Amino acid sequence: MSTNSGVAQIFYAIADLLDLQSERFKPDAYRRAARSIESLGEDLRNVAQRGALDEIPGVGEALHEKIGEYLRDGRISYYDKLQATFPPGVLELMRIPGIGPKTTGRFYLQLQIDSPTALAHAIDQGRLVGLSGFGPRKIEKLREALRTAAAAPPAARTPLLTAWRLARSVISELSSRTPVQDITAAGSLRRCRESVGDLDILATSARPPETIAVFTGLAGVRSILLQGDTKATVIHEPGIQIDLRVVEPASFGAALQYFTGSKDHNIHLRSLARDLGLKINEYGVLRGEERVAGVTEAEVYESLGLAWIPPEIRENQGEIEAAQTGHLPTLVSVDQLRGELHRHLPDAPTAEWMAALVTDARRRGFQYLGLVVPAARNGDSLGRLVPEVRRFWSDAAPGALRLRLGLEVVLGGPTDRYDPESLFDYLIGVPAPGPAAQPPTPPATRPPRRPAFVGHLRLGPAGGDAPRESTGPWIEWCATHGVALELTPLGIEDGLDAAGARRAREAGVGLVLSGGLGDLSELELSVGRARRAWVSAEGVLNSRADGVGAAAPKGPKRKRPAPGAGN
Ligand code: DGT
Ligand code: CA
Ligand code: CA
Repeated sequence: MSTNSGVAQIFYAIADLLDLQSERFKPDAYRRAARSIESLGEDLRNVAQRGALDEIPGVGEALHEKIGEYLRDGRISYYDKLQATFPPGVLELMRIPGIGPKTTGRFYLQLQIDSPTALAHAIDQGRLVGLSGFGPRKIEKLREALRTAAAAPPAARTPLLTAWRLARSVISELSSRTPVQDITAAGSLRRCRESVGDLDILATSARPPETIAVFTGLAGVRSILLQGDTKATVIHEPGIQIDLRVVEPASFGAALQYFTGSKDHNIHLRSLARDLGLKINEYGVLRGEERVAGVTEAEVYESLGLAWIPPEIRENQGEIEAAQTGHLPTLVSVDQLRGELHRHLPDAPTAEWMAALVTDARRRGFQYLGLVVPAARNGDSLGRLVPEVRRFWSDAAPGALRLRLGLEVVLGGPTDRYDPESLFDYLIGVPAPGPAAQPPTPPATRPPRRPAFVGHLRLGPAGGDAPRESTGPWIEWCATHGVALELTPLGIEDGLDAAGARRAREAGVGLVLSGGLGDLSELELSVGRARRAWVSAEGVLNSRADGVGAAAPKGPKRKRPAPGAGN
């Protein structure tokens, strides 16, 4: 889910809750704002960076602040508070198509009906008969809506970054509030898939029921689908299912292996185990009654005669054969990164902003940090901005950390947007807006300088579920011109999926791994996504000491730039 649709969904939900409380004007104000945010052609983060939130129609000061809170914290506390005033079942009831907030409010206040199940009972017991506006046909329709909702398909998949942030906050709450020992995300999130169906969290705990109870009581839990002593399933805001399993330490490795999947990888492992006279399940690897492995994942793989396989490549796409023959690739890791190259400069950078970033980057042992002027700002008074940024930089005591300045240029856009005064260390090419944008044809490679890499290779602002259809031509263009491609933590909203990244690697195109808009820890996800494409450090520009230095990047199988291709 993009930022815009995230905020819009919460505003719609606030409107519904206000309807439940019989508020008169506020619900419409929230819906109006949600609609204009949805139809905005630009990411809210950019709008906020430009300081232009108040230009969005229907967004007054109060809502402006709530958007700011969402961008900062990923949540809106007013929404959390409103939600807490109703039992979770009431919120569920309100979401059933055809029932809506007003009717739900009446059911709850007049008949104490507080969940879909309670409504079904009330209908069966005839308690709705005589309620004004509820004739026999209307009641039959309600019964039908309840049946359909119970059989409804599961919610849509969640983009990787959203799922990761949620998992991180749930894990940190459980770690600080309950006696957990090990706790980690498994499933598709651990494999760094572009999108995640549900979150699978595994833990060991000194007191499992306590850990489960804290989990089902988390503030963002919308409803509880299942609660036992060692296992629970909830729906968490904004509509993501989370499974938590508390397992025995003796089984933690086996459970982690099993619930990380993928299913196809596990099926293949099971058949290997069978051939060895072993049985593998979520509790361990067994020979007859004897448990031969289970505490760690490494021993599970070892018991099958395999080297430990990195989770990101467990897709049954040759990794098991590679582990059998000792040909697993050495995948890029977070500690191999020497810097980040795509950190947007805010609208008005401050000394505090710069100092926090420098501290974060130095703590990571980075050698350089690339601060970037986004395409939307290009054309501003860069001549003033650049010296100011350099001044803040030296004030932030960067030590050995070097500043690199990047400029985003729209590929094929007007040439006056390219860096004529050579104020910048490197250029980042971004496709023109629109999902059908193609790489520039030869005449448009007129810019005086070639971009170091292509970024923001994603679908238009509406997001969408598929990577850019025309990734192929971009990979080819990058291979031909010696330009790298960027991978971000966004997952499915990024434009380049694992298959695309794998094709890029095979074509000798270097990758740049960028962070999200949060702190630098989000780089972990870009690294995971590169690992998923079997990429090792040599294929990553920002694992090199020079990053995007003056020299053109040298990929392992890079073609020479075509003659006359610029630069
Ligand atoms: P998702 O949630 O759709 O993004 O994908 P996963 O891979 O997280 O799938 P999920 O949540 O259904 O199950 C988590 C892992 O548990 C899965 O990757 C492998 C394991 N698993 C689940 N069901 C089965 C099954 O029926 N057979 C086997 N072998 N493994 C399973
Ligand atoms: Ca899952
Ligand atoms: Ca699951």
